[in-house]
Amino acid sequence: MKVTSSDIVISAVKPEQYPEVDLPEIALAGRSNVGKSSFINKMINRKSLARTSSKPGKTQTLNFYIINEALHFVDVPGYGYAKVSKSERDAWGRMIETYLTSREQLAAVIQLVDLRHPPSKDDIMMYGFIKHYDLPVIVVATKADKIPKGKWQKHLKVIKEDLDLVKGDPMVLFSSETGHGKEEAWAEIHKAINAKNG
Ligand SMILES: Nc1nc2c(ncn2[C@@H]2O[C@H](COP(=O)(O)OP(=O)(O)OP(=O)(O)O)[C@@H](O)[C@H]2O)c(=O)[nH]1
Ligand SMILES: [Mg+2]
Repeated sequence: MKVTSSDIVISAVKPEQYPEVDLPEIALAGRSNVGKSSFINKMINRKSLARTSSKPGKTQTLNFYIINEALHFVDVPGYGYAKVSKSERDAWGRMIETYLTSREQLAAVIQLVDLRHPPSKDDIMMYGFIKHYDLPVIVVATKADKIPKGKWQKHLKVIKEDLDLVKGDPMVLFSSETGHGKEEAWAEIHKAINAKNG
């Protein structure tokens, strides 16, 4: 996919702030620091349109990015970040839940997991939540550059088993460092958008 334009549209915390245009949306979900913002940047060939950080908890709002005037990526704050109070965590939960369960434009959730580690309890819960609401999902196992190639399949298998990945749900091996998996991820995104448009 050739990306010719990309821009931030809005940082939103409530539905009144979501963009009104009827473009398909791809939301990024995953543990804090897993690489959601880096994924967006790599997919659109921008170094830092989506703000990244080596410290977890960088993304705090729903950040809508418009790509080629044709779709939105929605960067979602990460979960599993220890340094937040219960009330902050609850507010986070409500914000994400509201977005994921009510947004008509949502074409797919990309759930990012870290290829290096078995999925966390939160990862497993998130996947369960996505399946419960019957949302189309693309699992992306990122940071592949940190694992030797010979071990990729073994790690993918653990993720697949621990998530109890439903047959037919795509899983893409990815690296924001090398760009590995980029075209495959775009292909899955297009499939999801086409499926939504019927
Ligand atoms: N080696 C390597 N590092 C990565 C990759 N993806 C992300 N990182 C690094 O991981 C750290 C976190 O990346 P972010 O993209 O900010 O993570 P995030 O999921 O958006 O984090 P929050 O906004 O806190 O939820 C940064 O230091 C990135 O450079 C990858 O594929 N390979
Ligand atoms: Mg982020």
